[in-house]
Amino acid sequence: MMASFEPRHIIVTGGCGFIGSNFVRWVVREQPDVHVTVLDKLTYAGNPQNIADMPEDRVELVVGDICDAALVDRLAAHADTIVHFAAESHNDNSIACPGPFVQTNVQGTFTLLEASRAHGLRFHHISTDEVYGDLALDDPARFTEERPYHPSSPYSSTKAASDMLVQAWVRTYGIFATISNCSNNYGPYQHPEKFIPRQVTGLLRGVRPRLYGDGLNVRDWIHVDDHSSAVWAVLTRGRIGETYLVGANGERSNIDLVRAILRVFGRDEDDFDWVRDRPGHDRRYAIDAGKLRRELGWEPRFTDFEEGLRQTIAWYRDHEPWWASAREDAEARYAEQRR
Ligand code: NAD
Ligand code: TDX
Repeated sequence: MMASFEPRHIIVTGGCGFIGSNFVRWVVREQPDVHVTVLDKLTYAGNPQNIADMPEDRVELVVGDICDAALVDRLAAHADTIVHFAAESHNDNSIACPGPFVQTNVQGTFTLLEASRAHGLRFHHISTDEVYGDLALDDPARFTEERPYHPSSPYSSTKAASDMLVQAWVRTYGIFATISNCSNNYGPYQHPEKFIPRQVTGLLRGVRPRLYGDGLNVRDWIHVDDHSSAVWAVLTRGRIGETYLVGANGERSNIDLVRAILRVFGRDEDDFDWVRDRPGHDRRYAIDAGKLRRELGWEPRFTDFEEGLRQTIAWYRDHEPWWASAREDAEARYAEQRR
């Protein structure tokens, strides 16, 4: 077993978003000696309520932009680690308006890398399986770390660019960085623009689910807490300069998933609408997480997807004030895209 790294003071970028806030909650619960500074711009996707109940002596929130080099440098002087979640994260938005994706995902990652270099920080970069493009439905292959990058959307191409900046900063400047590329996350605090929360909050409002294209596109689902434990494994025990794919064998077609959601609501399985497809819509993602499992001994805990889905639906049922206005705004954006 390799020597392990013990973070003491982590800057979590994007810690008021879906995965970042779940990671902060996970760290506070599982790692009692770690202090967290959240750096978040509070875009439409960031909500300070997501971490408002965290203990003040463990978690502080700095509202600011990861592209602000002076601010990032000031924070980096008092930390030993950056875990970088902040991004523009939604494919449909990236198609409608790509500019903020280039700015935050590429320029923002550059800014954080420069601060990590200047202060000798450990840097962990959160990325996506979408950098590999897509697989055919009948392809027996799954993504591995060796697969060439082939991103399809403005979102995934900016994530691919940011991964490559990290790789170059490791090789050229010798910074202490790792990358993880994860499949589709689900769980509490996910923005109602995304697939599962959109359909669930819609059903809670009496609106039928909306399926893009033929509904046969496949996504590989993982519970957000399993993503957090994988990030922790890579951060503390991963090899510097390496990429680790994160996934939990959760492949499902969108139509099967919509039907599973409808079943939980006791509704007819065909109670959904077809809508206009997403341009460039990736067909299938599938992750082989063998390297993470073999090298770092990581295992997912949420192996019963139906149960994880029921818990997630219950969370949205119980948190209507959390999602109500975000859902309205997201639906206004979808109406412009006729989706
Ligand atoms: P999200 O959209 O829910 O949250 C993003 C957060 O980043 C928000 O709190 C937002 O305010 C903040 N942010 C955006 N621009 C910023 C800026 N310029 N400066 C500071 N903060 C800024 O996203 P998410 O779904 O939680 O995704 C988090 C990360 O995980 C992203 O890097 C994404 O690419 C990656 N990822 C997501 C998934 C998924 O299924 N959601 C899967 C794999 C990887
Ligand atoms: O209303 C919908 N109907 C529908 O059929 C929505 C919102 C989506 N879809 C489809 C598109 C995708 O095939 O469902 C699938 C999932 O869509 P999203 O939730 O938008 O996720 P995806 O595009 O797969 O990207 C997600 O996973 C990878 C995250 O948003 C990314 O940040 C992450 O990198």
